[in-house]
Amino acid sequence: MKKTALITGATSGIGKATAELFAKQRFKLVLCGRRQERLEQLMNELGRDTAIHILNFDVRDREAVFSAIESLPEEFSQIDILVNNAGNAHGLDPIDKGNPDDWEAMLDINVKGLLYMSKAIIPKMVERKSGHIINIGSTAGKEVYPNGNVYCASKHAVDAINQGMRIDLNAYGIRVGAVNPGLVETEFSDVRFKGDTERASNVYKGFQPLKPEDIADIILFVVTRPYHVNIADLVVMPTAQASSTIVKKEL
Ligand code: NDP
Ligand code: 8X3
Repeated sequence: MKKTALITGATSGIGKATAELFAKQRFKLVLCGRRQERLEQLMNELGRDTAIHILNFDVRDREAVFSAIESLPEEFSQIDILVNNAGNAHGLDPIDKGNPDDWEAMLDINVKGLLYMSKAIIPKMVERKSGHIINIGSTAGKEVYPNGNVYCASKHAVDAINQGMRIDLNAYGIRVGAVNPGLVETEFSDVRFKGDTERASNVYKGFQPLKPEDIADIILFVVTRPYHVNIADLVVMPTAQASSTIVKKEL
């Protein structure tokens, strides 16, 4: 029987590319996000290949997370694979100039949202003694770069939570691992720079960034390993990138 995967942040970027690739593999899919129109579009398009259920909620809203998961119809209620992907950077400012609203958004979405999702889904994995959680971290969770402060902190938290989950769920045979990308061209920089599309597109100029499909490929590889193989922590960057601050650009 094909597995059921729940993907947060499925309306854009890495989450959307993963949903598209998983649909081709005929995984049953629970797709989450806040933009209803995009969720419905995904349901219409990917529904040709597989069974899709969409859930519209904000991962920051703890009650909404739990009621969304409780509302899953029987045929989607056994989540085999959780892709904790929803998240963004908000702002790129030195710590003394940072906006506390941005800090709260990043900590509430990237860290607390990921925890709420996990808390809502893990108990049934524990009962079944099986499941796979993929946490989308970042190179920003492995090193800190100028003005990245709180976003980097949120992704360092994802790194720690990924390790903690793997330790605590070890007894139940649940696989836990992180995929940590470098620069991927998605809506990420549009969100970070609050719709300043010129500033956003400059981030990816002069080199070949990763595409969301590159990360989707890796996530599919991770989830299709034999059950005794757990890819615990994977870092992937564009060839042009050596670290958060070293990117070979030809402008
Ligand atoms: P996008 O902006 O393209 O996608 C972000 C997704 O997260 C959207 O589907 C959005 O859906 C969802 N999301 C954001 N906030 C919330 C919220 N409060 N509640 C529910 N869903 C939310 O960016 P990416 O695809 O690049 O980002 C996906 C993940 O990858 C993030 O965790 C990001 O930190 C990480 N990452 C990205 C990298 C990059 O360079 N792009 C590199 C390393 C990691 P909606 O708005 O519909 O709710
Ligand atoms: C996204 C990659 O370098 O913009 O997590 O922080 S970076």
